[in-house]
Amino acid sequence: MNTDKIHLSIEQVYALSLDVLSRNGFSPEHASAIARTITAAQRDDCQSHGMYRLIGCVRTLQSGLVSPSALPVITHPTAAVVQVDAQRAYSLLAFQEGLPHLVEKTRRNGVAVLAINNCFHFSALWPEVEAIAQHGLAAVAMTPSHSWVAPAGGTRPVFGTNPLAFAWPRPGPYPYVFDFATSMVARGEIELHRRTGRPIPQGWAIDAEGRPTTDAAAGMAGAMLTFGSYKGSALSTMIELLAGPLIGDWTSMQSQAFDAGKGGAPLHGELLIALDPDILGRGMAPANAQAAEAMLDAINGQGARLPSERRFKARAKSEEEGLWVGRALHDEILSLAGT
Ligand code: NDP
Ligand code: PYC
Repeated sequence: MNTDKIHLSIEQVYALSLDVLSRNGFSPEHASAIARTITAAQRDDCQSHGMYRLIGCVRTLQSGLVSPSALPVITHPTAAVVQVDAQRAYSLLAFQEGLPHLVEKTRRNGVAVLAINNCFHFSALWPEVEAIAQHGLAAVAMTPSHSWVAPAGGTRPVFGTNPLAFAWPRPGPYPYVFDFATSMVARGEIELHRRTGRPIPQGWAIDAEGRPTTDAAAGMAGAMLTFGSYKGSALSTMIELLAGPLIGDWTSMQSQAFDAGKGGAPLHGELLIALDPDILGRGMAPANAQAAEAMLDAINGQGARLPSERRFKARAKSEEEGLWVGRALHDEILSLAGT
């Protein structure tokens, strides 16, 4: 028997997450939107954005930063743009409310944009691009965070860990999806190393003096590094601009300044773009879909794996067998629920 871990069903993960969030004061709408996303991440073995994030959600609430109950306000600046002001609550309810409008506008225009503003953000982006792909649409999503990441060639943080996610609809249950930080890894991954006393690989971060470090705490106190050197740095700049000033929202530096050392989740915007292959595909949607499948098969066909394959396998396993959560994390979460 494994005493370091606790076995839970997916339903138990959701029930515990909902309980922690509700007992700490989140409204039913926000608690269920947050619990659903945290449960999906735990189910898919995305540890850096799974149940461990309940700790940050509660910390951000207790620090008085995030609204536990504000309802999103939806506006329609043009036929192809839907803008949702999250009113300083978490982003997930705003996404949920904005999604049907984004889908409907994309179907009418071929392309549409969902801009979420004024939201606290802690979550992975793949649940959102996957939800858009379920409607037969391609999707791109991006968001800044707090300024933790140095530009290539520099030593001082400017960028957030700035994730970029993409989904392409496919026949069968799963779309093609990737979703990654433009830093070497998500901050959450370094935090998980720190919490469990594991060193981080060289190349993830530098310390406060700008020296390479394998110490997770020193790396968090210094600066994280972008993936792919100047290429990741440029992508990260694009995300700052498109999901920040373009949509009238904050950069990661502004989010960090607002936080003023409280250690809360970042506050900023998120940009989602949806594209309709039926409208853009010059009337050849079935042939286009076949060409896409041939390209994806050529990746798999030589033994390379597609992004999200690991995650989809983990999902199928969790649905079949349930999942394991570290006992120390589980105990900490129970204490957040006051039990
Ligand atoms: P990874 O470096 O693990 O990259 C994740 C992506 O790369 C996944 O799509 C993953 O698929 C794929 N991948 C990993 N290894 C391979 C491989 N060998 N071959 C093909 N594809 C591969 O994760 P990150 O630390 O960069 O990001 C983790 C999460 O953190 C993301 O979901 C992101 O949204 C989230 N995040 C959120 C932020 C926010 O501000 N809200 C900020 C930063 C990150 P698979 O999952 O199947 O392994
Ligand atoms: O893991 O880098 C991260 C992160 C930032 C905000 C949410 N997740």
